[in-house]
Amino acid sequence: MALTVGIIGLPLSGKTTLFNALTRAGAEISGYPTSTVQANRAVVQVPDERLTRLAEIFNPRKIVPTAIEFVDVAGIGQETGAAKREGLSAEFLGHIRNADALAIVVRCFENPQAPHPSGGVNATRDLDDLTAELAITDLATVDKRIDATGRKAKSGDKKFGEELEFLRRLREHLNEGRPASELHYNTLEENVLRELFLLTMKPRLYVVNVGEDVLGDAGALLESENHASATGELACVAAARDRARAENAEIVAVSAKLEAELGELPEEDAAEYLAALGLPKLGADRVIQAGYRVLNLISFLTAGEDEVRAWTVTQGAKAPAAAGKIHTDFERGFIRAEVVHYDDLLAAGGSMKTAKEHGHVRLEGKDYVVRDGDIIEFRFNVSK
Ligand SMILES: Nc1nc2c(ncn2[C@@H]2O[C@H](COP(=O)(O)OP(=O)(O)OP(=O)(O)O)[C@@H](O)[C@H]2O)c(=O)[nH]1
Ligand SMILES: [Mg+2]
Repeated sequence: MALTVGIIGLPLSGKTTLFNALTRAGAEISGYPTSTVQANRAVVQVPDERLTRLAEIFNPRKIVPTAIEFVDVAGIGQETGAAKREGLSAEFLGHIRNADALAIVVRCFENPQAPHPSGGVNATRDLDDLTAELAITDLATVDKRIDATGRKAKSGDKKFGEELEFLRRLREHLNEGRPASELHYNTLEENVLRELFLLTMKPRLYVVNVGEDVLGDAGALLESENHASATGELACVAAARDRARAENAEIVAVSAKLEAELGELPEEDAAEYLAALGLPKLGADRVIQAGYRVLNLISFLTAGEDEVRAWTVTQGAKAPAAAGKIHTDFERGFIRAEVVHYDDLLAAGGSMKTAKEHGHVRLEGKDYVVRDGDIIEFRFNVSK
């Protein structure tokens, strides 16, 4: 099953437009905030140039990329009064509670037809609002757990007493509008956390949505250190960048509207248009790839006459677990993995024979930690 990235953000930040660009699914967008709690879902392929290159070498019958799922929900922060104090509705939460990571869309584009609900663009304000809303939602989750744990602690079991103490500390932190991810946790606490599925614990990826005329500058700004001269949309980008850096989070700049429009063109025309703008790749591809990294995933590859294929494992996975992705028998009967890294195969002109002569084809055992871009052939014995 594909891992899921939830697309969230304030109303009218361009979430659905981005979703459309990512998936070419053509979900409905509007110039006024979506009020109903609906969700768009789509599984998208993770673009991987290595597959294209390998296909040139192996001439397979088919190419199979890996995939991740995106979920797009209504804007956050439209609630008022009592609803605001309780955080996000249960229905809304249902859509993102189980997401493995969050893509947070930050509105930095100006658009008089669909004005920013809080006035002008301001990434710092928007991100504070958004995080506070997520924290309030988590607070409600923690409160429920405090009730349950409180009852159990009455039995005098020390474990529940400790848990209760931890939950109260966590509660205090969330109550200040701060994300749970900022705290440090011991093993007991980590176990409790895993059961809570807190929104502010999920890995984050920031997607700054800018007008197409500043897209190139925004990309450069994300790479650079200073922003003294940035104004308007670019000042917004700089603020989002600083936030992402402080959190050690990934950040990508896109123009969702441009992307969605390009998504409707034939691929060649879209590529030509991008080149004319001086942009190497579709932003949608960059978002998908960043989402993949945020999920802590890497790809290993298999290549042969039948298919050239990318497979997903979490970072740190060992060879038998990787084998198990292909078939449980491969894991059970794992003997060895014959591994050549994609870069080494390419350096050998795509020839396995040359790669072997250079000593780049290795036989690895069950403790081998798979690297992104490893091309692997598994040796296994099913009768074991
Ligand atoms: N100029 C410009 N307009 C954009 C961009 N992205 C989105 N918009 C416009 O902003 C409006 C809202 O876009 P949506 O994609 O529906 O935003 P959303 O975040 O899904 O909105 P809700 O679901 O209602 O919260 C639409 O009128 C879009 O055309 C962009 O990059 N540039
Ligand atoms: Mg929407």
